[in-house]
Amino acid sequence: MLRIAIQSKGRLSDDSLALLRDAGIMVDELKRKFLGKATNFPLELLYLRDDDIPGVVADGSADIGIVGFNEVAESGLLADAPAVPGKVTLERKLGFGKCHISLAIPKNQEYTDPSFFNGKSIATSYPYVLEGWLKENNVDARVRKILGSVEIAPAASIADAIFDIVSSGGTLVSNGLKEVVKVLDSEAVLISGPSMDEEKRRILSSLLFRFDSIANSAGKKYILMNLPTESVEEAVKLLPAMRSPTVMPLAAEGWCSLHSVVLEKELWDKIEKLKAIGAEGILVLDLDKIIL
Ligand code: PRT
Ligand code: ZN
Repeated sequence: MLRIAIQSKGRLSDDSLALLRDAGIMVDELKRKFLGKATNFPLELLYLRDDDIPGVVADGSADIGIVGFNEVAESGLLADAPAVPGKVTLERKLGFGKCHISLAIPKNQEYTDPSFFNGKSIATSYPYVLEGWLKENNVDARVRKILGSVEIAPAASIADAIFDIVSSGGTLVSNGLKEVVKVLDSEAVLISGPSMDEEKRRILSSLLFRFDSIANSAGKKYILMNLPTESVEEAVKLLPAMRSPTVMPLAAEGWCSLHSVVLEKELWDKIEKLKAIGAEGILVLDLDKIIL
């Protein structure tokens, strides 16, 4: 049995459960109690506040966790090698919950370079990450830890600037602030702890295999079409697919059916080129998983 910690209520909760569901793991979502269990996979779910997740994974109370990279960075518990006692390892970036932590100042002030912050006070819920940036940039500023509503600090004369999560930037604008330095990019990540036995490692690798199959299908479409046999060579050059496209003869003489995978961003360009070499009846389908 492997134990995963996920956020109980918040921005990452639904996407974390959706990822497990996509990976074929059935969880009773209506029962988001402290500890839950998957019905068809050896996984126990621990529902926690996001701030607590890196710590419980590091001390082995949970084996793995899904949490924002910002929280992992702030915990100071990230190791660059696996199985460091009391530390966590980054297993995968998960592609949702994207944001960054940035320095922001009142919009009417002019920002020059990091020395702007010398002698200033900065409000934040991420003092550890901020201290790291200040040190790296040789800046002597006062860090004021605030747990919520950081964005009101300058207007309320609590601090001169803020260091906070930015996603669309709307919160900064509505508080008369502007982003001046993006310090850390973040997204939801899967972390693992140091003390997993062989059975847990085996369950984790089966989970990672499923997550990777989902990630492999992101941004890709399945495409199939009828094509004059004489155009197959040209079409194969256009659609390299994973190994090479599948080509099957049709009952009609001189025609075949061609199946392939194409990047979504290249889809319309490829369709135009395929039509130009005689492709007909082109179908484009969503892809769920790609097992390499
Ligand atoms: O209760 P718990 O402690 O578990 O949750 P929480 O309130 O601490 O965190 P929550 O649920 O708000 O966010 C969880 C995680 O989502 C964060 O740790 C980030 O990794 C990620 N995330 C992604 C965000 C945002 N986008 C985000 N926009 N977390 C917070 N925000 C807030 C931000 O603090 C600011 O107030 O949204 C505001 C800015 O948004 P924009 O779009 O106006 O720029
Ligand atoms: Zn939190």
